[in-house]
Amino acid sequence: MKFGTKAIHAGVEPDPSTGAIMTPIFQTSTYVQTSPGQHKGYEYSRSQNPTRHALEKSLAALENGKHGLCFSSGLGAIDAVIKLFSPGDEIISTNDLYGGSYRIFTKIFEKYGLKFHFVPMHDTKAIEEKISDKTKMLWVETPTNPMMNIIDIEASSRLAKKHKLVLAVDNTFSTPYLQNPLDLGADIVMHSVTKYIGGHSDVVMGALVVNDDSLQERLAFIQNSCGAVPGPQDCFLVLRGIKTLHIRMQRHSENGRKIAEYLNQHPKVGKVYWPGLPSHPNHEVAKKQMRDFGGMISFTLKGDKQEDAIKVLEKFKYFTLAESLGGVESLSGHPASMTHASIPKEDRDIAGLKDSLIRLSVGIEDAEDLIEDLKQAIG
Ligand code: P1T
Repeated sequence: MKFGTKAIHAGVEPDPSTGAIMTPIFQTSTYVQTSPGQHKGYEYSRSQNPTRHALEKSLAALENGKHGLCFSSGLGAIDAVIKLFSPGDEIISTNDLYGGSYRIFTKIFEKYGLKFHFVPMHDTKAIEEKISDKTKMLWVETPTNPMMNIIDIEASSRLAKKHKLVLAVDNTFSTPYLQNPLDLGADIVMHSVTKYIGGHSDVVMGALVVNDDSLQERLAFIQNSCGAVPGPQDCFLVLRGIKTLHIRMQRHSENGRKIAEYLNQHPKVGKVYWPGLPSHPNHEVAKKQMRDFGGMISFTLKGDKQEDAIKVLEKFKYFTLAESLGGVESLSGHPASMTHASIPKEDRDIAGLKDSLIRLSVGIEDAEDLIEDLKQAIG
């Protein structure tokens, strides 16, 4: 089955009790048992819910995986992955990643004896240098948030296999439409479903997709034991969002290209970070592992002054200044003070994240209007 057909059909069967074509919102916390332990596969909605189950099957199909698991947020999904490990274990992550991921690693899990190393993972040698007998997992985010670095998933998978490590990939910026990490050797794919998969900025949710049955069992045990599950109404909204994921991603990528090219020739713009530009340092890896390059773009203004960036952000009309990304509407952000404020400035500097950086989530409006907005805001 091809991607668009999967987006519309996978996981979704007509409801057996009524014939409803769209999976109903099973707004129930519990299910009848005719005798203790005698039920129809559903006992309690933290453990299983039919609307969530349909979404988990849909997400697994989109990622070419066997099992999907949904969580109440992207960070809830990350939390479950890290709970696979024990005190003393070490995890190597990219040094350019979502600020909230950095925060849960360093501020929550380091307290429990886990150790995290942050390295520029687009350089595979930098990963290998940090691997020791304590290393248990590589945590890859690609493209990275917000510097849009591309990490080679196949090369990371070779390293993970050689050293018997779990390879997890945060695929939030790419979505399964642009990239399928499991096909490239990853063990776990993670999504902030809040973003492109939901697609309409009206749901907060996370997901994991895996192939391995025992990994699925361990993660489902954590999901049920810790309880960070989404409600059925949110699962319904995401099932609806997924039906247009392929069409939205095509338009995000088309608009992304037009905006990146516009910014790239603008006399007041300094650097443009978008993996589809041939000048992007990891463009060849991006071409190898991605089908297109998406709608996330970061850029700086010449002179690198934070106050100039703030002025542009204040002037935007369509690129609304807000946290988050991946919705149909365009958004803008100032990573240093917003999404990445929890990363210490010296670490942001090492990753090249300047206080003057602007991040755009290019929506699916008409590109001409978006370019007009950039023109009036940048001047
Ligand atoms: O917000 P939540 O659904 O919990 O997902 C966290 C998350 C994980 N991974 C990546 C790559 C992300 O971008 C995010 C959330 N990011 C934003 C809110 C943001 O504006 O960058």
